[in-house]
Amino acid sequence: MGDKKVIFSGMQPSGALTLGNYLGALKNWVKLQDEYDCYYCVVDMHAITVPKEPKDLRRNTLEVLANYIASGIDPEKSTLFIQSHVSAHAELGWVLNSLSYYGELSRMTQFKDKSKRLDSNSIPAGLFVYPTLMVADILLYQADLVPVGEDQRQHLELTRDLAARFNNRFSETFKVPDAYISSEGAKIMSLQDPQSKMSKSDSNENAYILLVDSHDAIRRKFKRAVTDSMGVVSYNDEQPGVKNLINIYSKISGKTSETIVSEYEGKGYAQFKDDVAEVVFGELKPIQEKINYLLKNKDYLEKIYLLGAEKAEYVARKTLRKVYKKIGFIPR
Ligand code: ATP
Ligand code: LTN
Repeated sequence: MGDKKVIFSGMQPSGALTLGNYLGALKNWVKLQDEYDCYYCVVDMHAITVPKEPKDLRRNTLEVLANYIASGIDPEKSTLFIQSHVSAHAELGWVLNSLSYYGELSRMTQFKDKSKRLDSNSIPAGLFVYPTLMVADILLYQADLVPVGEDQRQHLELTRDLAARFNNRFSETFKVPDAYISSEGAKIMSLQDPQSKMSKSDSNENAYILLVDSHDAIRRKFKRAVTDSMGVVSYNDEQPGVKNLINIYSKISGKTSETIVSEYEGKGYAQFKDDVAEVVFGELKPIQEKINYLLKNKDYLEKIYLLGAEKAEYVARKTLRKVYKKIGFIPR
């Protein structure tokens, strides 16, 4: 704490976490813990912007927390908490709803993608204002950096715009944060449609690898991964399926794409896919063991999120008090 720069990030408990979440975000979060004052949140309020069974939400929320810890987020170093436990998120979100414009929110590609999948008469308003709640998450902690996958870049731009807009209108209040997007593996694609990102809410379970998938499921899903008819392991945009598999292999093994391509010269896709599956399972196996252990120890998880909420609340309230004062709310 103290002089360290602040990091904030979060994931939705909209399902079990995928290899995309892990390689695109979580693995980077772990590396940042020593150098920064990190806040890692399970954003349950974001998860209800599309219809969700209460019992699934409850289960997923604890699972995501367990996934964070099992992947290497250390509760002694980082503040781990659940978004709905700190009411300042909803409160600042409301203020920001009044500061943001219908037009700019309409341009958010995540909103366009997700609303397209729903019946046009029943698109929740929460899905539309999803980004302002995300902006609130980040600004409450005066975050310097926000480590996310490539798909969140536009939301980070909005965060910067709204922070600057508030500061201009009411005087300097918020730190204007930077996105922190690592280049390789910034976007892991669906195994069934390499043009769209791997997403935990995909209706086709062959499209994603879950951190908790069994060895067999991982082998099977990679075997079925959509590639092309060229039959050559090569790294280019004409072969997006193969490129995605190389990215996954590379992110985990640390080998460059050139090395991987040369290793598979003259070999077909079958061998390559099997090897990718093994590398992935090798990475996930110890994480799975920890997840299982943690989910059997709910008391421990409870201790972590209660303490985290307390620490987060303190910082968030401080920012919210300033905001309320500046916009003209009468202090109680
Ligand atoms: P959903 O499918 O429910 O919309 P999601 O899996 O896309 O969710 P979030 O929980 O919204 O993920 O995002 C958590 C983090 O994981 C974000 O930083 C996001 O950028 C990152 N992320 C998600 N999917 C991928 C992916 N396929 N590749 C890289 N990063 C990803
Ligand atoms: N919107 C993000 C999840 C998210 C988040 C945040 C990420 C909610 N609040 C704050 C970083 C910082 C997503 O859909 N991936």
